[in-house]
Amino acid sequence: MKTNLVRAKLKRGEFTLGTWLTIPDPLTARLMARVGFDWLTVELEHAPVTIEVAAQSCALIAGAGVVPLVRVPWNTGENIKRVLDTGAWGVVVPLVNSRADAEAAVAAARYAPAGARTIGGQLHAANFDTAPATYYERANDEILVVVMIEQAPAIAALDEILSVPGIDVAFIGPNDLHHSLGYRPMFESQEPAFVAAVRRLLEACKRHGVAPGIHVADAAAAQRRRAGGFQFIAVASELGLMLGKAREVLDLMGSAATGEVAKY
Ligand code: 3PY
Ligand code: MG
Repeated sequence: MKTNLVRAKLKRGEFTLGTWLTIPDPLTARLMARVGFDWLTVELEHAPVTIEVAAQSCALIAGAGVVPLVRVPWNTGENIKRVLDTGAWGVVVPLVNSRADAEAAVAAARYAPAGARTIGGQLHAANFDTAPATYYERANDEILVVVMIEQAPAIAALDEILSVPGIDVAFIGPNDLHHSLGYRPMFESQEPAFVAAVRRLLEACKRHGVAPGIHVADAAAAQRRRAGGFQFIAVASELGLMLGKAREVLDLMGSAATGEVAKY
């Protein structure tokens, strides 16, 4: 069975970089898997991506030697089971605000005795290049569980959330977090409540042996956050990177449209 190198690196305290895949087309996944990211997250929360596209994308990403993750639309057993059974090597779970939310995410993602995931599916074992029996035996050691910390109640409950066994990464969604703290949605700011929340997450991750993660807008921000101790960094999305490059070209040619086209 293949090893989830992203999980292994994070456990060793190392850094990993990825991006979001929001375009509902496995061909994009195939090409994005060739540029050098450690992991790619297929986005089912806010993008029009279907479970079929996610399954095909995960197969192509894993086949290229990159770690396929899926962000589920909501923290439910149904969502988490379906994306893991169709071959994701890990889940990104939005809006984990309490210990109960964290326990539910882990229960759905891990087989007994660590959780309550049920048995079934064909593609999970194929994407790990192994037989189903081996997958069932070893999946708990390979599946990455990323919980999103992106609302004020999650910051207040960091110790209760991160002490739940089976969580690998605590990942800040800065747009929702700003929104929840009463600011406009954005990736970065010096707003005191946001800065304090980021610091509290980094400290809590250290206390509980969980890797800290955050979504950033660009490479400069990724470098800054890496230097600040973040290990699991998502930079924009494939769509954001594409639009950013297009704008750069048009800026140079003096004909860029004004205004933001997409946040990420
Ligand atoms: C947010 O910024 O709210 C996110 O969910 C980013 O992934
Ligand atoms: Mg969010």
